[in-house]
Amino acid sequence: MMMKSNSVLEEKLRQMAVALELLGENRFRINALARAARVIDSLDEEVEMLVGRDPESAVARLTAIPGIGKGLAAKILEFVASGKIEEHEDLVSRIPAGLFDLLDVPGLGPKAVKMIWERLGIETIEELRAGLDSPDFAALPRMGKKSIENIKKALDFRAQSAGRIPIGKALPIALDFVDFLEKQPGAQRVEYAGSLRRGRETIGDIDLLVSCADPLAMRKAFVEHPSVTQVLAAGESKSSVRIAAGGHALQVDLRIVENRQFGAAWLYFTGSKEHNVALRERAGKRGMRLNEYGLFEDSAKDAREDTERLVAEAEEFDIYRALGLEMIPPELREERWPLEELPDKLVERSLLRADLHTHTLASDGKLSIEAMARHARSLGFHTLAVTDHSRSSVISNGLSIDRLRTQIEAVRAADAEIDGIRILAGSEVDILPDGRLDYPDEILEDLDIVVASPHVSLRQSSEDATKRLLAAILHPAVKILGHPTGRMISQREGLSPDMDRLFEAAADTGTALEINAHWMRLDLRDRHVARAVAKGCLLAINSDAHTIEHFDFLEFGVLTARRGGLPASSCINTWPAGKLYEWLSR
Ligand code: DGT
Ligand code: CA
Ligand code: CA
Ligand code: ZN
Repeated sequence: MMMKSNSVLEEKLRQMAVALELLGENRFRINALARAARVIDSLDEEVEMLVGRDPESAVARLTAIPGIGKGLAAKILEFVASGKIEEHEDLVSRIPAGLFDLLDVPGLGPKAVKMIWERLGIETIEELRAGLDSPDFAALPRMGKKSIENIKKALDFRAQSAGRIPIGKALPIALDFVDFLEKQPGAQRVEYAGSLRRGRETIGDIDLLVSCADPLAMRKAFVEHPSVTQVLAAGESKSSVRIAAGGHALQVDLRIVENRQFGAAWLYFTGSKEHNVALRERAGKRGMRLNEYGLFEDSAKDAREDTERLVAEAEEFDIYRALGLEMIPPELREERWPLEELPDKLVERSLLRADLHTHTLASDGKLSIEAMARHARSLGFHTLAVTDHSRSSVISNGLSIDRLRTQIEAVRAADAEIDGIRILAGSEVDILPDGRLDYPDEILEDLDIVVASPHVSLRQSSEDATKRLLAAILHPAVKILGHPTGRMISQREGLSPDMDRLFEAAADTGTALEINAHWMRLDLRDRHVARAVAKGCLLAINSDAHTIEHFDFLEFGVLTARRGGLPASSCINTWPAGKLYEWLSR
C-alpha cells in the first residue's frame, strides 16, 4: 500500500468533526475530534503498526497518547480492523457531498458553510458562485463586501490551480489503484486515463477505466478501497470517491466499460476534451460518428445497439487508423497539437542514456559517487555527471573551491574504479542574481560539465531575470542551463524571463536547456519545450537525483518533453557517448 493509513484516519476524523459542526452538534465532541485528527497527523508511527504490535494492550497505548480518550481509541481500533468507522460513514452520508468542496475554499470555514447551506440552500461550488452576487448573500451576518470579494478571489484561484495535485503524487496513487483493481476477481483490462495519462504536470482527478466479468463486485471493491474517505457516487457505469493523499483530498473516478469497447472508452476518457472534439469533427467529415462506445457509420441511430455499422471499438489504434491517422501518443492529445501537424520521433524514457545533473554526499545528496554511479549503470546509462552545489548554496552544503578540487579527485578515482559507465566531474553552479557564476572561470575550466542554475532571488523582475539567464547561457563554460525558472509547482512562480530570447541565445551557443524531471519543478514547461524545439535548441532531461529512487523521476521529465514535442535527436541525454563528449568538449 502506498497510502499511509494515518492520513486516511486523520481525514476521516476531520470529516467527522466538520460533519458534526455542519449538523450543529455538540461543540465539545467537535473539538475533541479535530484535536484527535491533529494528533494522528503528528504521530511518528502508523496506527496500524502501533495497534498490531500488541493488540491486547492497544487501548492502553492509544489512550496514553494525549488527545485520545477511550471513545476515540475504540474508533481507531475499528478503523484498523475494517478500514472504516461506522459513525464516519453515517455522518458523511447526512451531508451533501458538495459541502466538502465548499469547505476547501480558503476563507470558508464550517460556520460560514453551515450558514449559507441552511439559509440559502447553497450546496455546491457552482451554486456558491451563482449566489455570491445576490442580495440575500450580502444580507448574511458577517458577510461584508470584503468577505465576498475574498471568496470570489479564492474561487478564481481554485479554478486555475488549487485542487490539482502534482503528477508525482498522483501517479503512484493511480498505479496503486490499478494494481488493486487488477487483483479483483474477473478483472479484464484496467488502465488510467485523463490528464494523468496525457502527462500533465498537475492532475485534477484520477480517471480509471476497467472492464470485468463482475461489475458489481468491482464497484464494491473500489468504493471500499482502504484509502477512500468518502463515496461521492456509486452508479451503474461511474463511481467516484474522495481519498486522502498526503494532506490533500483527491477525487478518483472509476468507469466500468464493456471489454470489447475498451479502446473507444479509453480514447474518450483520456481526452483532452479538445482532442475528442477534433476527432469527432474529423469522423463527421468522413461520414462517421465517434463516441465513448466506438466509431460508427453515421447513419446509425443508437450507437450502443448498432453493431452492424461499427467501424472500430476495441483498440485506440484501430480508431485512429479508421480516421486516417497514426496512433497519437496521449501526451500530444492537446489543443496545442493539430491532428495533421504532429511531431515525429519523440523522445522516450528507454532512449535516455545519460543523466547530467545529480548530487552526492559532498553537498546535499544522500549517497556516495559510487552508489549513484552503480545505479545509473544498472539503468543502462553510459554516463553520469556528478554536479554538486556551488559555494553560495550554503543551505545545500555547497562546495568551497577547495572542496570542489577534492571532489574532482574523488570523481576521477570513482571513475577509474567502476567499469561500464563514465562519471563526469561537474558542478551545479549557482547563477548569482546579477548573472555572474559562483566560481571563477579557472575552476570551471577544470570541470567536464557545468550546469548553471538559479537558486535564489527568484522574484526578480522579468528584465533582470532575462539578463541573468542570458549571461549564463553565453558563458563559454556553461553546457546546460539547469531548471531555468526555479518554479515549484503550486508553491512558487519562480522567474519569468523572456523565454524566447533565452531560446534564441541557447540555439546560437549550443547551450542545452534543462527539463528538470523532479515533479515539483518540471521547468521548462511543456509549452516552453515546444517553443525551444521550434527555435532549434538542444534540451536535456535530468533527474536532479539526490538518491537512487530519484532517477525514477526521469519519467516525468520525459512526459513533459513529449508534451512539448521534443524529438529524441534534440535531447542530449539520448546521444551516444562519443557524440555527447564531443559536444561537451566544444
Ligand atoms: P483533470 O482531471 O482536470 O486534470 O483533466 P482531465 O482531462 O482528466 O478531465 P476529466 O477528469 O474531467 O475528464 C477525463 C476525460 O474525459 C477528459 O479529458 C475528456 C473526457 N471528457 C469528460 N467530460 C467530457 C465532455 O464533456 N466532453 C468531452 N468531449 N470529453 C469529456
Ligand atoms: Ca481527470
Ligand atoms: Ca474525472
Ligand atoms: Zn538545483
